[in-house]
Parts: sequence; C-alpha cells; structure tokens
Amino acid sequence: MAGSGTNVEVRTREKTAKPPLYKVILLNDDFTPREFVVMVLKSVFRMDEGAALGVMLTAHRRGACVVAVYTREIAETKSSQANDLAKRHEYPLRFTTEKET
Ligand code: TYC
Repeated sequence: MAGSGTNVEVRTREKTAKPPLYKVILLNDDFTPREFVVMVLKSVFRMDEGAALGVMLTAHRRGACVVAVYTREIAETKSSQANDLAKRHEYPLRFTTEKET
C-alpha cells in the first residue's frame, strides 16, 4: 500500500558552539622568590606542589610558561587574582592571558 512506509531522516546540526579558550601565562622575572611563585600557583590555580614546581621552573628557565587553559572569564579572573597577590606582596611577578588560536 502506497504511503505506508516509514522513512525517517535523521539530520545532525551543531547547536552549541564551543567557547574560545584562553591560556594563562606565567612570566619570569629576576626578583620574585621561587617559593612565592609556587604558593601562588598552588593557591590560585589549585596545583599540587610537583606541578607548581614544574611550571615555576619552566618559566624561570624559558622566560614564560602556560599555566592552564580556561574560558575567557575564568582565565582573566585567575590571572587578576594572581597579579593582585603579587602586587600586595610588592613582587613584580605577572600573569597574562592569551586567546588560543
Ligand atoms: N626567577 C625567579 C628567581 O630566580 C623565580 C621565578 C620563577 C620568578 C618563575 C617568576 O615566573 C617566575 N628568584
């Protein structure tokens, strides 16, 4: 019988675009004590001692190190919190954010 067939067509469509991600970058300087850098990485970025030491040493040796990747708001908030901590202690330690390409 005509018209009694079941023809189902399934289409997929991307409805939820992924938000752009931002790197938080730790910059080296000659004055901030290593232990202070490690403390900031542990308290603001929830790193354990080993991870914080590794990131601090990479920035120390290479000039900069990616700390983590977040959505823009979280990256900017954490970067600001870390920079505020450094300023309160009068250290030149700085974190920046950079959009991932
Ligand atoms: N270079 C600093 C020192 O020798 C330590 C340091 C490491 C500072 C990493 C900043 O992102 C940094 N005391």
